[in-house]
Amino acid sequence: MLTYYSDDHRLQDGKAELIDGRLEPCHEAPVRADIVLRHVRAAGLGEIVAPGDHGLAPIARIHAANYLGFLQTAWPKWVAEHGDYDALPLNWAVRGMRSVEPDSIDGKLSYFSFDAGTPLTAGTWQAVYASAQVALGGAAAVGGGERMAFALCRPPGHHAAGDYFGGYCFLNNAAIAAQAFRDGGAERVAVLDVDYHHGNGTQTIFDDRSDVFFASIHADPRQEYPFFLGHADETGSGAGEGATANYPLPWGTAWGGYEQALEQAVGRIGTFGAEALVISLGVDSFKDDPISRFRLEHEDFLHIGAAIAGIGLPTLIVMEGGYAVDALGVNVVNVLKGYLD
Ligand code: SP5
Ligand code: ZN
Repeated sequence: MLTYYSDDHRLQDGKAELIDGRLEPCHEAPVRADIVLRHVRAAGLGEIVAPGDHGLAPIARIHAANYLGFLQTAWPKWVAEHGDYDALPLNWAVRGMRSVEPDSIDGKLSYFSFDAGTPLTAGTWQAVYASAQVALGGAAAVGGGERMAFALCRPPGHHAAGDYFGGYCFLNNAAIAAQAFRDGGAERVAVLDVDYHHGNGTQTIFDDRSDVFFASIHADPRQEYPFFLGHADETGSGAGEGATANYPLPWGTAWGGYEQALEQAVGRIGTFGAEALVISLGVDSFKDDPISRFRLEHEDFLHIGAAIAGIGLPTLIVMEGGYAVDALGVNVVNVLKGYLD
């Protein structure tokens, strides 16, 4: 199997996120990718490959032009206003307010985001562009006949929608890859999101589409971030009605409860008739994850990998969350091993 990876992930290295009422060191940090890469190497799972440059066009298939323009130009505007320190939004439009793009950089940051946990920095654009290229490199390999590839994306992507960032995500790598499969000739593509948090960005992007099935297993939004999407009654809209499936699970869920949801999601993907599969792989469902409340053990990730392999489709596994840094490498490698065995 091939692992796609770019060193440019290092360029996203935020100082702090707003969490639990405090500005604390970012959980989503460069060390995450370093550890996963080290464990993939040590496990002898195959070559580590640079993605090459697939350009902006496949990213623009998913993200709005004004949003991409904002991401590329925000940093110097922020520095001119506030100096060389992380850019963080501070307030958002809610019920009854208007969605008119402001002129000032502070207003634009609010307009194009949904939380204060996702700092935009000097290197953000270069890092997120490279992360999307990693996903595109993996998608090209799978489209070219590889059974499975691993895109070691960082920053992650599944919380990013067409025109907003949040949840440590700026560009939706999994959605960009799924669209690349479509544009490469696959009639139907499935995305299975096993990150602890609901993949609100991916769901929003494909909500009204019948050609991309989205299934997500995650902590119940009644209890957990991102709070405002991921309920079981969200099943897609318009032409996409029936092409979304959500499996919200309560805090404290261990393998028993998780496995049932996974079996159901896998069954739905089988019925859908996809030609390619994208996995949004978060391992923040691990029992010791510092910001999450599921209870999966190391070996449960082997079972997740095996269940994914059982779907029997050409598969791109895209890295999303997972913040128990010491355990991250083992858990990700277990998914990959579980798939390959
Ligand atoms: C890709 C990904 O996994 N993004 C997750 C973003 C989560 N950000 C908000 C986390 C809020 C956590 N609240 C509980 C903290 C426990 N101290
Ligand atoms: Zn997550």
